[in-house]
Amino acid sequence: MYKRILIANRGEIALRIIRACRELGIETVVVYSEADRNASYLRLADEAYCIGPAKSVKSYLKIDQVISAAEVGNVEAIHPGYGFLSENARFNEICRSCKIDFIGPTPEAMEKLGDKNTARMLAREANVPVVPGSEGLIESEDEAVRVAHQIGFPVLIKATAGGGGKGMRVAHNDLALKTALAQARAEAEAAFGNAGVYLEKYIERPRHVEVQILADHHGNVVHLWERDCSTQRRHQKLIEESPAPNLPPDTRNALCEAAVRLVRKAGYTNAGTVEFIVDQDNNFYFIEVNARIQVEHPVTEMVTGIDLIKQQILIAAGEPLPFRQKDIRQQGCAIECRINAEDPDRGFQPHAGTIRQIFYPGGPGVRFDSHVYAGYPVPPYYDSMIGKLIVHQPTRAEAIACMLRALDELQIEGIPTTVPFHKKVLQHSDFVEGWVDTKFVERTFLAG
Ligand code: MV4
Repeated sequence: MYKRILIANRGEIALRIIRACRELGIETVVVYSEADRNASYLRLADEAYCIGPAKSVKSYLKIDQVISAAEVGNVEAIHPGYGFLSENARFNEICRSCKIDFIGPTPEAMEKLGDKNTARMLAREANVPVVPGSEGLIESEDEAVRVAHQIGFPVLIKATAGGGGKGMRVAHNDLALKTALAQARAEAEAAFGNAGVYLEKYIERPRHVEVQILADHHGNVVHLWERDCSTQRRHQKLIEESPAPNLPPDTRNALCEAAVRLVRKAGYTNAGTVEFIVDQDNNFYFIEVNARIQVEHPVTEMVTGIDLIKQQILIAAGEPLPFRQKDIRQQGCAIECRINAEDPDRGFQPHAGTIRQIFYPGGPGVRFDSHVYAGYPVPPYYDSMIGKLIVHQPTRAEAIACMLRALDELQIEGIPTTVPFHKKVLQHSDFVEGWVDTKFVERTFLAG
């Protein structure tokens, strides 16, 4: 087992990883930017190194600086968290060449799945359903039109280097398709240095359902069931839950088994998420793989009782998974609300400023993953998420009631937050009944 690891991240996930390490008896080295020099979790780490100025590109994204801290700190492994360098295959490879374990998949698996078109082809080979569309990358305007006529409009153009909704365009007819194709290519080239695009049938009102998997270095692959993340706005998730409401048991099982097949085919190891969209008739289609631990991992931890961060570390250290598929239960219902320093009444505009006062929620079935405290200055340089409120209860109705109670308890003064917005969503009949798709928030709360 490792004696000492470095955490290449900040905020709540840095704290979450420190907590796992302390319970495993592993020492921690944490890196921080000048903006985070007073962060509370730095005190919980064994060592902390400043790696540069506030801006991420000058600190948390500086590969050299992170590697130097790892060398000086004498660590055996690096946990990248989410965001920042977590899905950077080059960083992953540099870790390997420096003989430092990257706590995540190999650079090869990361690269293969990071390209959406290769991931999609791999899914096909693994007998995992993909949205009807082009065979591979689109080579010409003629080919795009041909494919569109075959599958029928509307179609969606996707950048192979994209992901998380970046570089997507819908087209409803031939002319619009030709224009959109050129635009999508130019955009993808500018944003990712890769103009590759492919075509899919556009699925209206899909649900976003993703499957958590764990794969060790001994050939064991298991899934930890699914999460529904349909409650989102502009590809920013707001609420996640497990199990996915109104998903038939057969669909749930087929989806989870498909995720395992893909992960095996890709030779993927460590923790990962296989993302699907589910249409109105419960048909599901593979979308992409997230090769990292995700923000919403706690809902899976609550329903399965498995600590995903500890498992990531144990897997990277070469340990075999301590459980089999049949031992992994999905018990009760867990819901997570992302608490962001944003003003929901002003288009969710991020709001830096100091938290004057905060009262933490608690009681049965309540978990609050956050690094903030009274007097904490929310920096303007990073993601606006300041915490995650998670509840776990026997039923979904009880989980909603518990979340509303916990949101009432959570008092944050000094900055606007997404708390009042969450209360509205949780009381909406469509949400209560579990009929949420990826357009729900916009349609219901932000129209006009
Ligand atoms: C789609 C789609 C409809 N049809 N693909 C957006 C992010 C990326 N992960 C995949 N996305 C979508 N792909 C087809 N063929 C709709 C979306 C989509 C979406 C998916 C998941 C979560 C939120 C979303 C919001 C808008 C669109």
